[in-house]
Amino acid sequence: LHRIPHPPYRLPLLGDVVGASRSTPMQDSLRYARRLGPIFRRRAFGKEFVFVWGASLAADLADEARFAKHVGLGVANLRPVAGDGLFTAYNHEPNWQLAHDVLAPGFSREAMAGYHVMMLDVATRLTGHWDRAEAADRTVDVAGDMTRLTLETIARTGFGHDFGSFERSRPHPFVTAMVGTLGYAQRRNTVPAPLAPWLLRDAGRRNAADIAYLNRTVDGLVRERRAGGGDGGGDLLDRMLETSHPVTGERLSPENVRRQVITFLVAGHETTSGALSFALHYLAQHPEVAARARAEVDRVWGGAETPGYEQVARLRYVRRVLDESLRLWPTAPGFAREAREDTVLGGAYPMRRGAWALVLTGMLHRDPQVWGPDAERFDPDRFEAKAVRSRAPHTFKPFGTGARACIGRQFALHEATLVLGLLLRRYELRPDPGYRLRVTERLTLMPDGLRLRLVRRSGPV
Ligand code: MNH
Repeated sequence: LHRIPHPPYRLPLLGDVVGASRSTPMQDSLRYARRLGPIFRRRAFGKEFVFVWGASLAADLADEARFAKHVGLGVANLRPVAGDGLFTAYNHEPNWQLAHDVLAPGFSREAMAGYHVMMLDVATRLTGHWDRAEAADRTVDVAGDMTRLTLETIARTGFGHDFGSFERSRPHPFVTAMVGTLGYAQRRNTVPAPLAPWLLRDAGRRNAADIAYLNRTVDGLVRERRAGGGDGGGDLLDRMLETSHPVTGERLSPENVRRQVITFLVAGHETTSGALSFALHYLAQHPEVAARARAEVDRVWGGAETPGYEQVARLRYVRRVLDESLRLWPTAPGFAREAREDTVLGGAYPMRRGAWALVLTGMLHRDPQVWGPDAERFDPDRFEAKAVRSRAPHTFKPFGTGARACIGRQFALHEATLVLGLLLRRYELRPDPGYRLRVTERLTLMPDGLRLRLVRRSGPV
């Protein structure tokens, strides 16, 4: 540990909290990272945390033979909400493998093609909403509307449920409760665990109420499905309720189904909403990029009123815009890795079995040795096929790594590319001239206060 640099001023009990902010721990760590280098540690309340962002060290942590996902920090703080659901399960919990095997076919190519029409349908509700704003010359609340869109998409495709987000002027209470629990999980990291019951007493009560609300919503959804004869056409909820493991024949328990539904409703929309919002911000800020992307949409989709499944995958440049946005602002800003056995990280830092480090994805994605001296610049051409081939592996990790990487990656990419295509085809995006990107953190990242003005394009669609 002594080989790993740390900030210069350390307080006896509090550790490295000087200059640290409670509401932006990730952006804070990025500042430390720039000062302290590719691996560093911070101490808080007597515990030492190791952060890694240098590309070669991060690539070493991606070695599945020696390292695995670590459920710690923010992820562990979500256990009261998501229990042994896929995202928060410990590697050794049998429900991880069971749920993974049962649910993975829900993310196959065929399954995705099946969701396409529902995704289009939800996107049409967004454009209806935006058309009305445009006609009234009102700006739109980008993050709010992307959250409406992605919540409806996962609820419809996964669970046959309609939250009516576009018919509400305020976020659905499910979203408010979710934001509450995510924020609470993040704040738990900023106070010493033994003091949390006192320091976060009121917040803890609110959190308990939020969790109760999430549970009630989910239980209602499951009841609805069971009462309706249980046919969701093979969607995620059907799989959770009806499908048994192909080899062992086991099924998910009712308690585990509840955990999985919450997991998918939350993991399935919050990060995609952020990714779409950042992409729209960059498209509005870079009219030349938007023009190129729009030209691609016009060329690939032609006069088709609605694009087919295959026509979304063919939007290569739009996809690069999305990748480049996720490079600069990976909306799940980090992931933790632990040593399976005693080992030496990067040939230099001994780690005991169970020791862990947090990969700072946002800094890994800015490592000048990989991305060059202009790593801060938004440039989708970094994801041209040739450039991607010439880059070292494990340098772009917005979806995590290994067996516990994101199961919803293709789902998110299809949804986001489809929506960006539809929006580019329909509107010109005008930024608010005074807007400077601010990023809010609640475990995930989201642009704060981003509003855009829309101008309908003339043309057939
Ligand atoms: Mn997703 C795991 C990022 C969209 C469901 N997701 C992860 C991890 C990252 C991640 C990073 C790994 C975390 C870790 O190692 O601790 N996910 C994203 C991003 C987007 C995203 C950046 C959108 C953009 N995720 C989605 C969508 C769904 C989903 C959409 C569901 C429909 N993600 C999951 C689940 C896991 C996960 C479930 C846990 C998988 C596992 O551990 O087996």
